[in-house]
Order: sequence, then C-alpha cells, then structure tokens
Amino acid sequence: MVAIYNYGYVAKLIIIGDMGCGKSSLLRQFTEDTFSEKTNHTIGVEFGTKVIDIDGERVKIQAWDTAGQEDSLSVERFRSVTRSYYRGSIGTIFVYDITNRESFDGLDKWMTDARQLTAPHSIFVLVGNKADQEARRVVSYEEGEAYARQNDMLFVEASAKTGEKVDSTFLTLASKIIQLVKDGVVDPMAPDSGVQSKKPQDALAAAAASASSSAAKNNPRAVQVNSSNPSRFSLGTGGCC
Ligand SMILES: Nc1nc2c(ncn2[C@@H]2O[C@H](COP(=O)(O)OP(=O)(O)O)[C@@H](O)[C@H]2O)c(=O)[nH]1
Ligand SMILES: [Mg+2]
Repeated sequence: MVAIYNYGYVAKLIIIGDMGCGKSSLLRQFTEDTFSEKTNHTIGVEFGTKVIDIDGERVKIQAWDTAGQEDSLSVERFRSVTRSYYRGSIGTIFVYDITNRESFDGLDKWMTDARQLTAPHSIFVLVGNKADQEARRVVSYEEGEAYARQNDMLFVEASAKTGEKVDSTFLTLASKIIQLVKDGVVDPMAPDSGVQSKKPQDALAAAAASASSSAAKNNPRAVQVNSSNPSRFSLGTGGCC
C-alpha cells in the first residue's frame, strides 16, 4: 500500500550555534510566527516542522534544534549527542548573535563537526541573529559575510524577534535542496540522504524496482535463460523489433 502525504518531500536540517544566540527562537518564528523574550533552554535536541511551497513542490521542513552549552565540558558532551543528527541532514544552519562576539568566535568548533559529518553536498547557511539590536552590535555585517564566503556558506542577518529574513532563509535553503534533488546530486529514495520523497509515484517505482530485483534474485535461471536466448524475441516475426 502507498501512503498519501500532502507534501512531496521531507528535508532534514540541523540548527547549531552557541547557547543564547537564538536558535530556538528562529525555529519558533519560522514554524509558529511567534517570539518570546523569555525562552527555556533547549534540552538535548528538539525539532520543529513546517510545510512550505517551493518551486512548485510542497516540502516538509524538519529542523533539529540543538542545545548549545556554554561550559566546555557540556559542549563536549553535547557535541557527541548532535553528531548523529548531522549525518541524516541535508542542510546546516549555523547561528551566532551579532551582539555577542563569543558566539561568532565559537563558529569554528561547530564547523569542524559539520564538515566532518555532513554529506559533501550538504548546504550550509550562516545566520547573524538579533539584527534588530543594531545599537548593541559587536560583529559587523562584513565580518559575517567574509566568514560565510571563506566557508562556502550562504549568509544572512536575521531577527527572530521581528521575523526579518527568517522565512526567506528557510525558503532559500529549501529551494537549494530541491535543486540538488532535481539535478540528481541527492537521491530522495536513499534513507540517509537528508531528503526523502513522499511522492506516490516514487514509492511505486521503488516498490516495483525492489520487486523485480528480488524476483531476479529468487529465480536466477529465469534471468540467465532470457539473456542467453535473445533470438526468442524474433520468433514468429521473421525479423527483429
Ligand atoms: N532582541 C532579540 N532577542 C532575541 C532574538 N532571538 C532570540 N532572542 C532572545 O535571546 C535569548 C535566547 O534565545 P534562544 O532562542 O533560547 O537561544 P538558543 O539557546 O540559541 O536556542 C532569549 O531571551 C530570546 O528571547 C532576536 O532576534 N532579537
Ligand atoms: Mg534553544
């Protein structure tokens, strides 16, 4: 039986960065259009989802929101927990706080894991959050942009508070992901690719392919006979088709 979904693809993302830079707030602004001055610390890993329309496709974004701890012991413990989430993601959103220099300096440690553990074609986005706090800014736009350029990332300054550039960041990322699928770089039928097709026609094609390969495995003679007797195709026709 083929399940019917109201979206064609599920794309898995991971959101990383130091504690307090606004990861959970960005995700909540995207999924629920809300912002709170007081947020609870994320414990472990949580996730949010939203279905969006992009380039003629309905895509369910499933974003893993991680807990970034401040002290080095927790960072180490936490990093080992999140490592497993990188593997199944197709996009990584790195967040820093434009009013907090340490959160910007901390990007390198997140980058190390992300580079090692994500697929080579995985898309990286750098978000300088809290753009509404211009008076408290300590990291310039140019610094953020340069870091993104050096590390082959998209770059945006956003505000989870006002919603500025939040939806557009997720939409741009989703659009790049769908392009990877359309270009054949990512296989949406491979379980760990970070994008899964939920289209009935893809499920049917996969089921048919697996049925024919298991039929061939169960009955190797049938394959042998056919392939060693090509002339049977011309029987009765007097020629070849
Ligand atoms: N002014 C402002 N505050 C923000 C913004 N994003 C998050 N915050 C605040 O920053 C604090 C930490 O946010 P949170 O989402 O929990 O950060 P996380 O630890 O990275 O998940 C909270 O008090 C939020 O209200 C933003 O864009 N602008
Ligand atoms: Mg959080």
